[in-house]
Amino acid sequence: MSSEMIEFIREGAVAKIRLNRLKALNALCNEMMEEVARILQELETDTAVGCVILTGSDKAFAAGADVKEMQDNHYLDIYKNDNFETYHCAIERFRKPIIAAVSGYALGGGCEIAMMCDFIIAADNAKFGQPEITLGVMPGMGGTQRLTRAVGKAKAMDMCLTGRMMDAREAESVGLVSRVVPLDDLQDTAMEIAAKIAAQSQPVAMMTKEAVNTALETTLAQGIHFERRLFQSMFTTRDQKEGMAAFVEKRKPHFTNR
Ligand code: DAK
Repeated sequence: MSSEMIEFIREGAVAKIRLNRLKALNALCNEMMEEVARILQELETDTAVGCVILTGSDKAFAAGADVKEMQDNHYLDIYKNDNFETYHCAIERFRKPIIAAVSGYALGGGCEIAMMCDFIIAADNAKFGQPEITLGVMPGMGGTQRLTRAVGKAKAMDMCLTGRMMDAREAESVGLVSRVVPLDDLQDTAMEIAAKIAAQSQPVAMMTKEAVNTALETTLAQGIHFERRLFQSMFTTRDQKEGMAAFVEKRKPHFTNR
């Protein structure tokens, strides 16, 4: 599934999508994001894949939407084609676990697609930012909303109104990223984490992701009700029987995703 702009790697039950427009610092042009959306659509139904990693190069995860491609657009162009909804948001709609492994710049749309993933692992050289205001616009793919939920109003306002970058340590301290590792360890660490997730029951991992995401959309009472119903439903699965039997028998579980 690799192409000129995307490197696709499969390792066991993990699929890795690497943005590969190095000269443009992985600026998110339509062609590349169309490709990402197509791959994710295929992975959604590929039962052999349990977790996906989205990553970029050492220097840039992605430096934002492609400003050169976008600069002459008019309102009706972007309103009518709505490519951002169609392609970029394929990441937020993806139902299996997806991890962003970020090194270098994650700016504008780059920061936004990292935040669409389930969590972010950052290399120690990572830099996050929403610099759109310096281009005369504002974030348009969830930056003002997801960043605020992730880091709170004060930091989000600071980032979106000044366009400044946040380094990996600051991003970890405010909860934007789950872990920071040395650049040289980023890909191996991401693969290790993804393999661990992919070894769990796939439907259980998908429902767990759905439940955590629901926490951001509902009241506490509604969220807890939803969680309880999902938890109860898991007792219809073979994987629940296998997981608990394996614990009692002191062996590793072998989940069959049923
Ligand atoms: N777009 C296009 N090209 C880019 C780019 C970008 N975002 N970022 C970098 N490049 C290109 C540069 O133009 C340069 O190309 P050449 O000049 O060599 O042809 C090459 O990548 C290397 O960049 P630099 O020479 O600038 O490299 P430096 O190391 O000096 O600087 C930098 C790295 C990341 C600090 C700098 O490149 C930079 O500031 N880049 C722009 C960052 C930025 O402003 N990002 C936000 C983009 S706006 C929408 C929803 C959302 C969005 C749009 C629409 N709708 C719902 C419709 C999102 C908007 C954005 O993301």
